[in-house]
Amino acid sequence: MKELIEKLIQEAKEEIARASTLAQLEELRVKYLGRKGSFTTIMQGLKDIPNEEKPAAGQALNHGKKSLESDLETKQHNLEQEELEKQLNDDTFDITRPGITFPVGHIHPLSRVQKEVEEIFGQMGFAVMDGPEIESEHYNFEALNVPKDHPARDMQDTFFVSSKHHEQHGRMVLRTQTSPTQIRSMEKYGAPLRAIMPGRVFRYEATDASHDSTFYQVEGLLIDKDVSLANLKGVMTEFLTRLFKRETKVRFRPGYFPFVEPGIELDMWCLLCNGKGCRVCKQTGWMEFMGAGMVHRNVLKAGGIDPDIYKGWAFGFGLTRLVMMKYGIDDIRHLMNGDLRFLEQF
Ligand code: FA5
Repeated sequence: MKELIEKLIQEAKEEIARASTLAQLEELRVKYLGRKGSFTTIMQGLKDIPNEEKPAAGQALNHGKKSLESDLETKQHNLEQEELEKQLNDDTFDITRPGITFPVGHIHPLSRVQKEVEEIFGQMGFAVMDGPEIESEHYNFEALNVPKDHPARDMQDTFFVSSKHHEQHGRMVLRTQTSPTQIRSMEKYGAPLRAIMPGRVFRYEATDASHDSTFYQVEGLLIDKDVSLANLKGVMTEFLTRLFKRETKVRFRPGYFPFVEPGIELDMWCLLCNGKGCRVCKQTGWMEFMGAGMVHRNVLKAGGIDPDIYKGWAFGFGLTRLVMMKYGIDDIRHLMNGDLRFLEQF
């Protein structure tokens, strides 16, 4: 029996030595050491041989098994090494070849400027807030001191949205301005308050080079006990100077918005001619920038703030127009039509 086992081991070792692929090696492992392999069969047959032969046969079997396992492992390592080398030699890999570049997008100019605006106001202690784009008439108009049938509603042509919440909230509209977030933030945080609220707004407008039906505004609100338009002038001069990275001046003109009293229009120094007068600023040296004013008593009340204790100012500017000014874009429609030939320039 012992001789038989030794012969088998010898055969197996020779076959393992001859194997030239990992697949052949695996076949041999199964053939000799697998569950139905020769060694297992002999092991099971040991019980039938004469007792005096058993120890020598068992020993030969164990020894042989270990030796085969070791041979298989060494051979596997060698074959793996050979395959790797073969692969490296076959695949000519030229490390000097230029790599494959994948097209990578970038942030939209509107989002980029919005982020800059948020950062600058953030540095001045303003929180950034958000509000819904589909608003109730209450927030978009009534709470802002524009009652039903008031002629001031004509200032902003409105998209009405059919809604099942009609009964509870009145008619719903695509918000025509970011001003409704003034009321929402007053209701939520009370006074004192210092926040900006950027967002998308919608108007039923015929589009042209400077008007779109969907555009972005930034609302600003500061409420405290001792606040005046002088603070607004300081904040806006600082904001525009930081945004355009050069000295900028602003001026006030009277303006009408139902939710502020007094109401103003704020102009900024024309950055193209530095206030000297040019075609873009129509020789005035100034460019219209935003509407603003002291928050109307009725609006403070609608937001749940006592107008006998607190006062504040609010402003709203067109972020889309600001982006146009910053990058010298002459048609607002480029910004929203998704044309890559335009967007890739940023
Ligand atoms: C308002 O929307 C007021 N809510 C602003 C305000 C807020 C006043 C707080 C007082 C206090 P107005 O309709 O003027 O105002 O719009 C503000 C800015 O939005 C404009 O200066 C302009 O830059 C921009 N804008 C208005 N209509 C369009 C349009 N169709 N396309 C692009 N930008 C527009």
